[in-house]
Amino acid sequence: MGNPATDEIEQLGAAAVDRITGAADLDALAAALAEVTGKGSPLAGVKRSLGGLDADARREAGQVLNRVNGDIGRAAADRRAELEAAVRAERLAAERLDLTEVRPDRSVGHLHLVTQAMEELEDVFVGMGFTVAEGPEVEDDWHNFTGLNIPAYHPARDMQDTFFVDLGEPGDVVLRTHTSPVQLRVMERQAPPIYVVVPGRVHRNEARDATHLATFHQIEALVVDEGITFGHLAGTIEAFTRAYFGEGFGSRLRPSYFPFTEPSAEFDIRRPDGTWLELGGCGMVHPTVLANGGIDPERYTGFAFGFGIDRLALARHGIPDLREILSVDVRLLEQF
Ligand code: FA5
Repeated sequence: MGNPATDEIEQLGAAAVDRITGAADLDALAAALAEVTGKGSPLAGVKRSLGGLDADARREAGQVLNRVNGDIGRAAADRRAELEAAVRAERLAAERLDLTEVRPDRSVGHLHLVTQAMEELEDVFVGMGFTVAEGPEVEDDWHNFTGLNIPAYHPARDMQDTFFVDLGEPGDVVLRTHTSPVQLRVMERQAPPIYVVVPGRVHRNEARDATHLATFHQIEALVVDEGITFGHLAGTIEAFTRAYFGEGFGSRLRPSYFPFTEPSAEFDIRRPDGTWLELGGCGMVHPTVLANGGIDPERYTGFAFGFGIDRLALARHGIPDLREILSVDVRLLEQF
């Protein structure tokens, strides 16, 4: 007959492996492991009693104990891997997105609020006889500033804190801070009469808050023709306001300053409840800017205006914080 201690160890080991293999989840596995290998476990008791055996029997029992402990360790590792895989599979199943899902109420999605506003604005201006023009978002200093009568030393540059692109001479290439550079680009490629609107993305190095974003959108209008007056500017803004916002809305101009227009004004929209919404800037195109665009300021005059689309789109939907524009929360996006 063999060493009774080794028989007991083999039996305890087999029972321990069964116990571990049968653990239903990771918590049960941890509990089973503590039970079969912990200080109070039967195997620990046998180990303590080995001291009473003679040398040969102790060595033999020690070897069996090591092997059994190895078996238990491997069984535990295998079971843990199985249980963890099951947990992962369960979580994946729960979090899986069904990209083929068809929502009966809204199966095709829709354009972003700002894109919608941009397209509506284009439609209104096209209806008034304008064409749509575009220009680059990465601009040179000439078109964004200097050619618009904003020389390097001019404090008006501080009004538009700029992102510079690491290209060419330092400070030469910028992310456009407004859509006004496209005034020059249109004048360079087209002789008057000019009646264009320019929607587009612009960038300023500004801290985001409820009324400011670092990347936002503007739409610019430029008219250059013979005999254009400030009256045409005011009338166009009023006509646009009624066409876009509807009856009951009106506009007003307040004296202001922009280096590229003279005279200049801010324009506000009057809501039916009598409150005012500040929209943007405008004015008669400065003669220097006309000349920079290759147009004879003695023969032609023009007006320009530009305003922020993001604030406009939000105001229309009664959303108080501009940062919502960046939200990817479908609960918000689906409302528009
Ligand atoms: C300009 O950008 C001029 N280019 C407008 C102009 C065009 C004047 C043509 C004369 C002739 P201003 O910096 O004020 O002006 O910006 C115009 C509008 O852009 C603001 O009224 C506002 O609606 C919007 N805007 C400006 N900064 C931000 C910002 N950080 N976040 C969101 N909207 C902004």
